[in-house]
Amino acid sequence: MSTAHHLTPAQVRHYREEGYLLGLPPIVSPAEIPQLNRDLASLMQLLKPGEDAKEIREWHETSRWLFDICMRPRILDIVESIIGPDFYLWASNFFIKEPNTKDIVGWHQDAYYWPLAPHNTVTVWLAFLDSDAGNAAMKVIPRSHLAGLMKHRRSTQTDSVLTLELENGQFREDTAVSLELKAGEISLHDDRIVHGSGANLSARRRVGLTMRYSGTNVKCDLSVNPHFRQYMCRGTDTFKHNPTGTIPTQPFGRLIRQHISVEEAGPEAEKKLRY
Ligand SMILES: O=C(O)CCC(=O)C(=O)O
Repeated sequence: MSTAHHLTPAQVRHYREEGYLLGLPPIVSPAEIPQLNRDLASLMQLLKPGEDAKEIREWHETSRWLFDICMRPRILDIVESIIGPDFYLWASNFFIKEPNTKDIVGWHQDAYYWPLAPHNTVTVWLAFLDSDAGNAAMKVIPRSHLAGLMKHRRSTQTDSVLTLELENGQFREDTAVSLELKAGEISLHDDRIVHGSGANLSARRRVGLTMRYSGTNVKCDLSVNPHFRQYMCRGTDTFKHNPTGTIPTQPFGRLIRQHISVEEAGPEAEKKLRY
C-alpha cells in the first residue's frame, strides 16, 4: 500500500480540532478535469425529465466510473489517516449549483440525517470545477463538531435542497469558513460539523461530489435504512455490521431505489437519534 498521500500529524490535528481540512494536493490533475466533467454529463443523461443532480445518490453502486473515483488511492490514503486502517465507502452525492440559481443548502450536521453509530465517518468533497465564495462554495463552522448533535427542524426555506436544518442562534454563523477549492482538489469534513452553502448568483457552475467513508466499527440501523451497502476500501472488517454491495461493471448506470436517511424514514427514526 502506498503511503505517499497520508496526512501529516499537523493535518490530522487540524481536522480533529477544527472538524475540516483544506490545503491537500489535487486528487484529479488539471489535464483530467475536462474529461471528468464530460463523464459527469454522461451520468446526468441518465436522469429522467424533471429530475436534477440531487437524484444521483449512491450511484457508485451502479456506475463503475463513479465507484473508481471513490476508490482512488490518493483519496483512500487521506481517509485512512483520519479513520484508521479498516474502512468502507457507503455514500456518494452530487451537489451541483447551476449559474444564477437560488438553491441553497441549509445549515445542518450530516450525522443528524444518518442512522449510523458510532461517529467515525469522514466526507470527502471533490471539486469538479473551481469552487469559491463567488459561486457558493460550501461553508463550515469550525469546531462545531465538538458540541454534539443539535435538534434540527423542518426546513422552511423553499430553496433549500435539504429538508432539515438548524436554526439561527444554535451556532455562530459569523465564524463560518468558506471551503475554497480549485477543480480537482478536495476538502474533508467531520460528520458532526455544522455546514451549508448559499445560492450561486454567479455566472459560473459549481459542482461538488461528496463521498462518505466510515470505519468498520460503524453500524447502520437497517430498520431505518434497509438499503445501506458498504464497500470495503482498506483493511479487514472484523465487525461485519453491515451488508456488502456488489461492485458495478457498467461505466454509467442509474440506481433504481432511493437511499433512506432519517428525514425520509420519518419521526420514528428521528426519535432513535442520540443527541
Ligand atoms: O456542497 C454543499 O453545498 C453541501 C454539501 C453537504 O451538505 C455535504 O457534503 O454534506
